[in-house]
Amino acid sequence: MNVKGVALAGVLAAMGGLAAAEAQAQGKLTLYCSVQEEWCQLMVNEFQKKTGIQVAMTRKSSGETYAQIKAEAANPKGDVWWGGTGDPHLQAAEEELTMPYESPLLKELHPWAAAQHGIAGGRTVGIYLGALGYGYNTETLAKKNLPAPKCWADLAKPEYKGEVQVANPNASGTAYTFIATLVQLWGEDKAFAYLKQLNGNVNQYTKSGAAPAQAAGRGETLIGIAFLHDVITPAIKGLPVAAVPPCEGTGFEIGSMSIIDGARNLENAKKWYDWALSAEAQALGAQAASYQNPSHRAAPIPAQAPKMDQIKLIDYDFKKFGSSDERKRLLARWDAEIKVLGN
Ligand code: S7P
Repeated sequence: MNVKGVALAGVLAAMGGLAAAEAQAQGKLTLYCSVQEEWCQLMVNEFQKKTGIQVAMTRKSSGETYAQIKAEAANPKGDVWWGGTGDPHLQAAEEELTMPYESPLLKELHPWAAAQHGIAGGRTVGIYLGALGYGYNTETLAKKNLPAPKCWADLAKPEYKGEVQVANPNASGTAYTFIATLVQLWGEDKAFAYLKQLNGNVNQYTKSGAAPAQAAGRGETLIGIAFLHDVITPAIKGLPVAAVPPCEGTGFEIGSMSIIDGARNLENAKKWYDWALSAEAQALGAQAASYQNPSHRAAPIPAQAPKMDQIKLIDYDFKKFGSSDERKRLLARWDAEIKVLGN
């Protein structure tokens, strides 16, 4: 082969290599998942079966996933962020870490899910709804002869010293929802005074938002602050835990999904997004013992799901509490005033 021939062969080989790389890229998806591991895994398995696309999934809490996407912004590694509380998804949208997408399924969703898409300029969308509350272990309560807590205010009372578990809001979307809820119920200074008092009763700040509910089920803490659907999961498995929607009223999450800006597997990301909005995919939650209210109007609401219309819900301001400035400011205040106290 002469010099020209060698060069041509090299170009062809390089083109072949490129095509192979592209073909491989078409068969993959990198998913960041922020719901419970069992549900993440079931979704991945079903999507792979349906499409043949290979999914590499990492499960992390909402705040942690947001931080990872921000850290990777110059060289994005993830394609889709599925699940997790809406506030950090909204913050990622405002910071343009995620990209706008108009799924053809948008018009099939409940208005609250489409509204989430609207306030984020199309960069995120609602996939489920869940109300915040707490669970307590009924056996421990009886053994310790303590009154059953009914309100948020009860949790800061001296009789529950060392009996309350909640997540760290920097890592956990659940715990950030808790702070934002208190601020909306009582105003910021009263909310932080309460958090200080509550700190004296907290036995551990966990990384995962659902962990305190599971720990309450196992009797490792008396009370665990969590989404009510996360309290129902151990209760349905037979553990002695009762769910409490607090008497003052409570906040809620619009669990969300976003496509990461710069996604390497964009077409596959859109395939996941459209499928994850379908009634068929949303029905999988209950099979994985996750009992949120789904966002597709035709998706069945699991019989075990908390009845949202029977819970006193606040008018949660997602625009404000999902904004980058507000979330950063509240987390910094929590670090400065609560984390420093230790527990
Ligand atoms: O368990 C399901 C769920 O409560 O987990 C998500 C949550 O953000 C992830 O946990 P973190 O609090 O640790 O971030 C919720 O969106 C979802 O309902």
